[in-house]
Parts: sequence; C-alpha cells; structure tokens
Amino acid sequence: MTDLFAPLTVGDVLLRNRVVMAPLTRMRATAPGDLPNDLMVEYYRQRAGAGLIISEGTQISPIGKGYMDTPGIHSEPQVAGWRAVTEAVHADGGRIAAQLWHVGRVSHESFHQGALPVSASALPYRNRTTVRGEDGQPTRVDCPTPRALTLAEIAETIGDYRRATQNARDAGFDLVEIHGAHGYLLHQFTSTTSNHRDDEYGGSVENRARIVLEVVDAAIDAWEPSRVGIRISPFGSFNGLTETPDGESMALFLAAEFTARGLGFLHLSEPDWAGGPTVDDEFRRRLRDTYDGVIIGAGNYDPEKAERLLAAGLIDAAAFGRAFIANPDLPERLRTGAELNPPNPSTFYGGGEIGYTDYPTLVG
Ligand code: STR
Repeated sequence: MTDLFAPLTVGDVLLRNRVVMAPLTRMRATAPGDLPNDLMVEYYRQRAGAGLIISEGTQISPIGKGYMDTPGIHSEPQVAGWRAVTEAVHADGGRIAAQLWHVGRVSHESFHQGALPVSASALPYRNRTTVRGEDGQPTRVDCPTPRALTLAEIAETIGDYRRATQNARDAGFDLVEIHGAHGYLLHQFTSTTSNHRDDEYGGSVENRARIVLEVVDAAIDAWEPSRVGIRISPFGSFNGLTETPDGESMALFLAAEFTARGLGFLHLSEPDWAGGPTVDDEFRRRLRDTYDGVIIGAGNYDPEKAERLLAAGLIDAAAFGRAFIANPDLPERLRTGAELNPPNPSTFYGGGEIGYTDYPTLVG
C-alpha cells in the first residue's frame, strides 16, 4: 500500500518518502545581494529528512523581487550560496528543488530604484507587500499600480527563467519548481482579473497560458522535462485575483500541455490556507486524468487528508508548510505518531535563528 513513507521517483530523482516540505518564504537572506547564507544552510540541512524540500521562492531577476530579504538565483554569489545549501541537504540524503519566483505586481518601487513593478496589464489593484522600514524592520506598504510588460520584455523575462533554471542546475538542485500560483507574475497572466491584454498574451485561455508554457519550455531547454515542475493554484484569490471564472479550464488546459511536454511534477496549491473555494475530489480526479506525472497536493493538509488522497490515487505526495517550520524532523514524527511542536507565526518572516533553526527535534 502506498502511504506517506513509500519512496517516489520524479524522473530519475528518487525521493525517500512523500512528505514534501512546501516552499516557505522566511525573509532571512543577506542584504545587500539577496544572498543565501549559513543560517539558511542550517535551516535546510535540519529538514533534509523530507522526501523533497522545495526552497522558498527565489527571484529569477531583480525586478522579480517583491518582499524584503528574499533570496535570488540570478547572480554568481547567490548561486554559490545555494550550492552550500544543496550540498548540506545532499550530505544528509535529502533532495531539494529550487522554486523560481517572479512576483510581478506584488512588489514596490523601493526594490527597483523607483521603477514600477511589472505585470500583464497596468490595472490598479489593492494589495500590500513588505519592505524594509526606516527602523530596518519589515513594514507593510501598498503596492503601486504596475506597468504592463512589453512583448520584448516578456521575451526577456522568459530568458530570465531560462538562466535561473541553468543557475539552479549549477547550484546542485535536484529539480526546479516554477511558481505559477498565488497571484504572482504567471498567475497574473492566466487570471482574467489581472490580464486585460489584447495581444497574443491576453484573451483566450490559450493566449493567457502562453507565457506559462514559454517559461516551461525555456526551463526544459535549460535542463530536461523531468527536472521541471510547476505549482499552480487555479482557484486561489490571493494577492488580489478576485475573479477566477475559468480557473478549472485553465488548469486542465495547462495540465494537458504539461503532459505533452513530459514535465516532472505538478504541485497543486489548494487555497484553503488563504480562504477561497475548496478543491474537491471531482476536480482532483479530472486533474489526475489529464496530467500523467507526479502530483503533489498542498494547502492546509493534515496527515489524514494526505493519506486519504494518496490511497484514493489522487495525489502522489503531500506538501506541508507550517508543520515543517516547527518540526525539522516532521516525517519521523508523522511516522512514529509523535507530538508536533506548534509553530510561532510571529517569527515566520524576517529575523534570525529564533523561530527558524531553534525548533527541537525528537532526538538531540
Ligand atoms: C503567500 C504565498 C506565496 O506564494 C508566497 C508568500 C511569500 C510572502 C508572504 C505571502 C506568501 C503571504 C502574505 C505575507 C507574505 C509576507 C508578508 C505577508 C505573509 C506566504 C503578510 O504579512 C500578510
């Protein structure tokens, strides 16, 4: 019987169990330079018992950054920093994917020397992000109305994803995950709320999906299809995507295209953690029937839900976020039925080792 503790392969990458560490923004990279650091090495090393770690979102370019102290994967020093992370995880037998992130309009001009963030369309919207305040501490500010990407800039952005994939490979990651979810750049193109373009990147499902498939093709070209995965949240309204009339047809269109390309995995983020409609088993079944690679489910899962969906054949692995923040040895705790440490939300974003690398394991 398949349970959370059975091994799994993504292409030729062997995962020792199906307990995935979800991508988790922790805002502890080193400034200036948005660099992965020794503290991050320790944090990921502690969690190497996961079947697969998916890194926090790493920006593919400076304009792709939207929150203070998130790491990048576009400069040489950043790649060197990530190499130390992947080596530490591999030394403990773990596997790790780099999450490739472009926030699009969820950003602020203070990150871009006064230039506006970019998106599919220049539509006003209400949202906030986190910048460094005058006191050096994280401060919430309103996001400005973004500027629409030109066709030439879309081509450049796809090139940034290609280079980021190449960088992830050079840094020793096992896989990449393209962040196509949660109202960030790629989702801003697929959603009718944020995409009002009248060129080949707007309008029909096929047109709105175009940039996603071009990004996927660039990543495949830089590595190989089985090394590439993508995260989507077709029903989520997070980051101002209030309108998702064709979320399901978009998801199934994309899933069929991912199958045609032999993509390694599809990571479905269910919106439960941020409110919004819940994903039902009928949709999960349609996704399963359309996409033939590894499916990772996520979104406020508990182990019972994960086991139920695994047993029903609707997912192949489950990702856990908050539980992994507080329990570096989460798979071992789930396997033995041990109690879980509770997470402390006040130390999720920014700061140092407190609430980051100081959660206790079962054994020393
Ligand atoms: C949402 C999901 C995602 O894909 C990426 C992020 C990273 C930054 C997070 C964001 C999250 C949720 C809202 C946060 C933000 C940092 C600051 C902001 C928590 C998890 C708030 O404080 C509301």
